[in-house]
Amino acid sequence: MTRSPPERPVIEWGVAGVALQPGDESGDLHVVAPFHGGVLTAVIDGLGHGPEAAAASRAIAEILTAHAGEPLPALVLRCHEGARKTRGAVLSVASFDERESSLAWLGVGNVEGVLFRADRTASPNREAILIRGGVVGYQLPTLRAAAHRVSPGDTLVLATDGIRSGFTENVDLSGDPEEIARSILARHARGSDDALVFVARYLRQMP
Ligand SMILES: [Mn+2]
Repeated sequence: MTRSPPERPVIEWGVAGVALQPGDESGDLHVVAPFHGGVLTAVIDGLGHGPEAAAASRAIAEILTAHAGEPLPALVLRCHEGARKTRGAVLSVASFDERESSLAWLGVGNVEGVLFRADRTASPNREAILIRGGVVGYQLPTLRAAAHRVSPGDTLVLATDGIRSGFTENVDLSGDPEEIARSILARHARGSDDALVFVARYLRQMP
């Protein structure tokens, strides 16, 4: 019997979020969906807040999870078709490919994404997702994913607009992903909307 060596996961991740109304379901959701050769991550912000926002986000999260390995433009188009009967959502999707040591990402509407390099002397030492305006389920922009090479320790942060932009300054990346997410939420939540921060650290060594 052959046994493959225990595989190291592609990423380690953590999330922190808060609903605008205590006790309400948040309209902000994260997705982590492994597929053969990588893992898809996403943060979705259903329009508005409350149960209808949550229903839109859930519909999209299910589609992302079921089709995690698809190229991102096709995947987001699929979400758009599947969310037409909902109120719609904005989202950013980010897909780690362990074979290529790469990250592909794509944003529709306002979910911020930043990739912090483990090598702080790298130039640039961070990348920002290119967001195009639109609402999944209502109106899509041109869908084009951008890609970056990733190295072990590179850290992705996705945050909904319930987090003040500017959260990317002075981020302490030394903790584990959940600590980082909690700290960003504690310091930068607006308090006027659902808020969610998702953090994923790339682990896989180059083959
Ligand atoms: Mn929001």
